[in-house]
Amino acid sequence: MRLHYRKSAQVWTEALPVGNGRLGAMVFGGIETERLQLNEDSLWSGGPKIGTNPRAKEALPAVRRLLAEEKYAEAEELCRREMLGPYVQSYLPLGDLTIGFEHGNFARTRYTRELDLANAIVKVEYDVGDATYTREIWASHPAQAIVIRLRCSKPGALSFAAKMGSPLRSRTSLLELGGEGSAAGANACAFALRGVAPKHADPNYYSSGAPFVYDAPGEQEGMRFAALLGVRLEGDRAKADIDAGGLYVSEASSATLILTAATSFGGADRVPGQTGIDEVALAAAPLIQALGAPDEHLRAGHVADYRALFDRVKLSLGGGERSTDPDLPTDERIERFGASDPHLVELLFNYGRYLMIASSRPGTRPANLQGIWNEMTRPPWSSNWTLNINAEMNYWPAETCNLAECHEPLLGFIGDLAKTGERTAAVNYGARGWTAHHNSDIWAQSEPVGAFGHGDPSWAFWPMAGAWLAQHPWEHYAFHPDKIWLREKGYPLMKGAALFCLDWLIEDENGYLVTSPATSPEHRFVNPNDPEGPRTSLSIASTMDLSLIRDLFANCIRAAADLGIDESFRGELEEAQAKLLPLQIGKYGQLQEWSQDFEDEDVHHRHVSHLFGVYPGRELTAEGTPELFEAARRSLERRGDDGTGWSLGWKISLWARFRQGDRSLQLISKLLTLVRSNSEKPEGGGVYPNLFDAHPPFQIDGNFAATAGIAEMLLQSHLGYLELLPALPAAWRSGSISGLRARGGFEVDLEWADGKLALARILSLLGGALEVRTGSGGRWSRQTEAGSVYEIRERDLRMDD
Ligand code: FUC
Repeated sequence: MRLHYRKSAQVWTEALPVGNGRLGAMVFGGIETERLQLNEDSLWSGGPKIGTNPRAKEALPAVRRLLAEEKYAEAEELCRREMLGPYVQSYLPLGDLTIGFEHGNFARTRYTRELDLANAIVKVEYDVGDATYTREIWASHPAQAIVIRLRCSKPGALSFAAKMGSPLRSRTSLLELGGEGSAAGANACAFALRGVAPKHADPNYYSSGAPFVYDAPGEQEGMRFAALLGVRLEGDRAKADIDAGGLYVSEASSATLILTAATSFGGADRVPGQTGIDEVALAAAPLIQALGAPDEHLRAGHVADYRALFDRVKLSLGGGERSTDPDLPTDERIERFGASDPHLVELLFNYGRYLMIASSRPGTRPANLQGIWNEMTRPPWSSNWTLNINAEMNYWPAETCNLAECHEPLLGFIGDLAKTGERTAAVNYGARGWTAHHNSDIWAQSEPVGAFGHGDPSWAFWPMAGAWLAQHPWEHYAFHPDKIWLREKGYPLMKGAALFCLDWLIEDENGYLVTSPATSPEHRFVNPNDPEGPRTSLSIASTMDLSLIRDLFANCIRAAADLGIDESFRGELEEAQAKLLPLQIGKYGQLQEWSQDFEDEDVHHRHVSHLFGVYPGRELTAEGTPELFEAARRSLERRGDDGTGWSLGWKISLWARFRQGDRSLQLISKLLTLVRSNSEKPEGGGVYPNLFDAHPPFQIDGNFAATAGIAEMLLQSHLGYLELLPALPAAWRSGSISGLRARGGFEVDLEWADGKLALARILSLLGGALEVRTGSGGRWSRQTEAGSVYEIRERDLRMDD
């Protein structure tokens, strides 16, 4: 339950993250200077914009015609020129808090630094001369503040200067908080950092010549932000001063710094500089509250709030080769043991749950490519929401790992996209419903990116994000069937995405429904008519398009049936479903990635989009579609086990669905490979010393995929029954997990020994039919009552013949 180190962080990927969903900090833990790199999750460049492109609709028939004539390069060129839109905006860092300590000229001896996952607290401790200095840092959700508690064992030996700065346009000042009756005290003051974000930022891989554009004098378009720092002291002679340069403390025994922050963001459709939101007042309110509350109260409130989510699930893995030295630093342990140490696998699993709670809470923005932790003004891929895999992947563990509340920010964001995406569907394609493309920003951009002609259609042109995202409201409902939520919130999003797909589909010459143009995101193929020519990406009906649409239509049909509504629409979907081009098996026995059996540009490509139907979809199963399922397995085999961090993460769950636990563990083992520097090398994922997933560079999706994958190895419920221990690796001979969630509304605890189920304890949350199966062919079923717990042992199972 701890990440721990003997040295302070030298680079960002060694620092330790804290977060309350909205406020984030990377804690470096230096002895002389502490650095907290700060983020606020709504701080973005830009503002609402319309990136629709009416030329797309005009070009569409010609692109389709070229594809039908197999003129792939020409189709791609026309699509690039005519069908793209603007690049999305960037997630931005807020700034840094640095605390410079005056320790005196004594020997620096003992040093430890840790992130305690059980309580979500970073702790740094060291000795200077005969004094012990202790820092505790946490990001409190109930207090909406980052708390930095500094203590020294020697009375009066704590002196420091705290400063804040930002790479964005900003200034610092003294801010008076108090006044008679203020909870913070009559004379309370704060050190304030105030700034403004650029009204436009280019992505890091593109330059328009003006990568950052700030407001001209008199303009108020860019987003404003404020961070406030206040202090509470203990010690007879303790003294604090604040001026425009910083906050200074001398001769204290203990000091508690409280940091709060806010922006003027007021929703995806409002110009952020003109919302009328007073970000300073927004940040001051929780600061005043927290300054008036005792440390113990703040700490207890934070721990209770966090544990209410984190303690729901517990994993314990037996067997394996484990480190016997509890003080071995986490990075060295990863290097020496990797996944062969089951405690490290537990840590990786728990870390994903920690990161989800720290980056995604009701009312916050969804976790982006870096969760909420980003120090760069031009971060990789704008630290945005990439929708052709990454944003969805971030939320794979939310339902299974009993953090359904943490799913809410994504579900809310899908609501924003459904609004902007209706305009895009209508203007760009003349279609009903809503669509979104391969990436988006806080303004819910739903048009394809690519600077109207610069981007590459292999990634930019992908109108299927709505279809994929609409799986999330369905899953949210499947795990906790609440018809009111489905009717009011979930189903309208799904229906809008399905309407778009109905209009986007066209009939091919055999009467099948296909998509065109279609890509298999980011992958290219060899043009059979020009094998030496350029590799291209656009064709008719990629397997991923068809699988996403099939999944969406199936979910919509079930949702509408559960709600007893939309009978004729259901009929329309069923009819279209039956006419969708079937998936095909190619010459290598693989599941074809495209409707033609093209040769891959890169057989080891990181994306495995055509396997969506295996996971996170459920169209391809051993029971229902044995031949296609086997072909999908061959495809995965051909892709190989290497890849970027998130690609490894996806394959953990895919192998779990193929019920090959040892293979899943092999992928976990690849992910638990230490990557020291934040290089931008595109292939070869692993984890950094702070256990952040390395794409590389850092991308949080691999962390979430690992957690989801481990859960998927132990419990699956996508087939209408609960499968217990479907992909248990031989190395995890004994163990237990508790608190996982299954579709239908069940909470599941499992214990196993010698690779076999010892006990399942299943709580039925809502009542209803429960069917359980085990990998060894055992079955058990029952009508359950809401609130009852059912215990199942090996002897209770009926064996299948
Ligand atoms: C997609 C992936 C890349 C990266 C980026 C953020 O484009 O192909 O590997 O994850 O998103």
